[in-house]
Amino acid sequence: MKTSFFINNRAKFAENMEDYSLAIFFSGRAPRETADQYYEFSVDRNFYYLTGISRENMVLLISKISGKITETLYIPALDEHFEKWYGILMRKEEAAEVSGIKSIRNRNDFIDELFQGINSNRPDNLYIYSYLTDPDEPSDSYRNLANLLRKNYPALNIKNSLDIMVELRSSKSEEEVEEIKKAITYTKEALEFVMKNLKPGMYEYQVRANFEYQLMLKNSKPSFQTIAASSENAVILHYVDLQRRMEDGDLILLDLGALSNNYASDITRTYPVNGKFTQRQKDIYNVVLEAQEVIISAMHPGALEADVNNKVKDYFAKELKKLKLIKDDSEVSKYFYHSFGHPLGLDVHDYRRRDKTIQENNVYTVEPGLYIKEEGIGIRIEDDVWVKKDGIINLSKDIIKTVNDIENFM
Ligand SMILES: [Mn+2]
Repeated sequence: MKTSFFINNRAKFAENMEDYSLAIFFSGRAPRETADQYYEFSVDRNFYYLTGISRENMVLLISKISGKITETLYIPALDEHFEKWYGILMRKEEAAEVSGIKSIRNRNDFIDELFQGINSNRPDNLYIYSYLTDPDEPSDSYRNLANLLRKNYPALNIKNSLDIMVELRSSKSEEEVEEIKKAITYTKEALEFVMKNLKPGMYEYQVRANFEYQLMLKNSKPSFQTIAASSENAVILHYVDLQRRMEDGDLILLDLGALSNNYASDITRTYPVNGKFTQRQKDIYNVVLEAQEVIISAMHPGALEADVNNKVKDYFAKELKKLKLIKDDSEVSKYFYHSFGHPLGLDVHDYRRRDKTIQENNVYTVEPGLYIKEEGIGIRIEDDVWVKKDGIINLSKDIIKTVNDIENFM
């Protein structure tokens, strides 16, 4: 993505900061997995959004003092030993070029320089970032920093940058949507490989392997843990066990996605393992497929998420009665027990706005599903859509999903 995008994001963030404030963003570090191994590093998405850099152990400091904005990026100092073992560290010149930030400093000097800055500029506020409020959540860099500052500067207000980030990140630019589209194309091509190779007798984990192998060939990777849920496993929304051997006549629900420059796709398709739906599977499948249209026609800038949910619930209630699965509308939650979708972007479950409305330029998933455990049927169909003033653009419409198209392809 272009440097101008990240420069502009910082400018918009600074515009929304109160005067006499500092804001801090950490790029994060990979958590430890075992004694001497770490999980694969995944950059903090706010840090990426504001810098364009996906590297560990960096800090962005934005200061707004008497209306004057200053940006400083702290990056790890050069380290010969580290580079012999793990790889080449980012140079100051490169960090400046990618981010457009002129002042690049050593990571080790961050705390000292932060304290000096507070002492000389006497800001009122310091913005950290906090999303989850689970008291059992392990402490992170933000909490540690907030605690340190509270101890040293008890009168400094600690503020949350979350609301500014929600506002900025939920409205997607053309450039961001291009990345999501690329992530959708990787998903489409990998799904086609999966369909061609799907057959009874395979294990669910082998379906995952086929999907992720295709992403890796494109230098992409999954945007979340691949869900490959056959038969009644598909009634578990986030099923990741993947141990079942699939049989003739099963359906398999695949909820998966890819990354492109940290932007995610999130797609679900449900296929007959042997390439042909039974009549019953077809009937239920078409009800779910039609539910996507019900959702899309209820979505528009300003719409309340709750209203969209109610419309699809009403639709399902009507259809489930026709299918003789329920007698009363109140029973719909036995077979449909999640919401119509969620915002999508740098996070797979991207920020929901605090007012729970859908706004222009938001990207959402549209993912109705019906889960009929007693029949071993779980069907979800999920597309990614972009909300525009004059209508909804389905970004993943090219990933085939009608009964005929699926059967013909397989
Ligand atoms: Mn989803």
